[in-house]
Amino acid sequence: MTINVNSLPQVELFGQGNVGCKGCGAAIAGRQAMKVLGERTIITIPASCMATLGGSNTRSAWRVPFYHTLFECAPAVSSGIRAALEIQGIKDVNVVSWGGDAGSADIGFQSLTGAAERQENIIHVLYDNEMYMNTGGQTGSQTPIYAITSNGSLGKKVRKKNMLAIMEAHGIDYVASANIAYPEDLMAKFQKAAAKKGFSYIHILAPCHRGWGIKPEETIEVARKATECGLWELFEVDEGKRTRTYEPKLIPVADYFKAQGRFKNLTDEQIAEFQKFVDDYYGKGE
Ligand SMILES: Cc1ncc(C[n+]2csc(CCOP(=O)(O)OP(=O)(O)O)c2C)c(N)n1
Repeated sequence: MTINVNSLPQVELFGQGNVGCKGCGAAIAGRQAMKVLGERTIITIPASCMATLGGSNTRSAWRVPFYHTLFECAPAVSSGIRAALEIQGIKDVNVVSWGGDAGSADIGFQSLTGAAERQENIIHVLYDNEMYMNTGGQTGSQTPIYAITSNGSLGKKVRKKNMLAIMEAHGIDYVASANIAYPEDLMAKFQKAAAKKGFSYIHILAPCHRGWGIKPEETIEVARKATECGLWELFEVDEGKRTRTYEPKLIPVADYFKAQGRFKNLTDEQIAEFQKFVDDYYGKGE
C-alpha cells in the first residue's frame, strides 16, 4: 500500500475557494481524499461544517457532484445514488458519504448502520473533530473523556464511543482509521476502499482549532501528536485482516494533551491514566 505523492494529479477536486476556517482539518481531509478518489465521484454530506464550507449550487468548492443531505441520512442518500447508478449500468463511480462525528456516530448513526448492514457499495467517511463544531462545539459521543466543550465546561464525564470497533463489528469489507497528518497513509486507504465492492468506513482524525483550543497553524502538528503518542492508532481491517499501518514513536501522551486548551483542566493523575492505557495497549506496561 504505497502512494507516491509526486504522481498525484495536480487538479484540485476539493479545497480551492472553500470558506472553512484557516487550518480547518476537515477541509484538509477532503482535499487529500479527492486526490485519489478522482472526478468519477459523488459526495453526500450531512449537516456539518463540511457541508457548508464547500459552498453550494454554482459557488461550490467541490469539482464533483455534491449533495448536502439532512443530518440523519447521508449513507441512505448514498445508497439511493448507488442504486440509481446500477440501474443505468454505471459502474465506475465512487459514492462517498462524508459525515462529521455527529452526522456519523450520533444523529446519523441509524442510516450508517443500515447501509453497512446492507453492504452497500459506498464509502462512509467520519471526519472527526470530536465535537459538534458547526453549531458551536458541543459534546458528542466522539468527544474524549475530560475534554471541555461549549456545553461542558467541566469536561466530558464518559469515554469516547469506539466507532471503529462498532463498524468493524458490521463485518464490512474495509474499516480504517486515518489522520490528516499522514496523507500518504490516508490516501492509500481511500484507494483500497474505492476498489471494494461492498461497504468501506474510514475514520479520519481532523482537528478543529477552535474546538481544540490550538492555533490554526498547529492543526497538523497536534493531529500528528495524537498518533505519535499512541492515542490515535493508524490501522485497517481489510476483509477481516487487521494491520497497524504505522508504528508510532510513543511520545508521552502529556505532549498531546498539554498542546490543547480543551484539556487544560486535566490533572496529572488523569494524564497518567491515559499513559497507562497506551503503555498497556502497546505492550510497554509493567
Ligand atoms: C435534525 C437536525 N438537528 C440539528 C441540526 C443542527 N446542526 C447542524 S450541523 C450540527 C453539528 C454537526 O456536527 P458534526 O457532525 O460533528 O460536524 P461538524 O460540524 O463538527 O463538522 C448540528 C447540531 C440539524 N441541521 N438538523
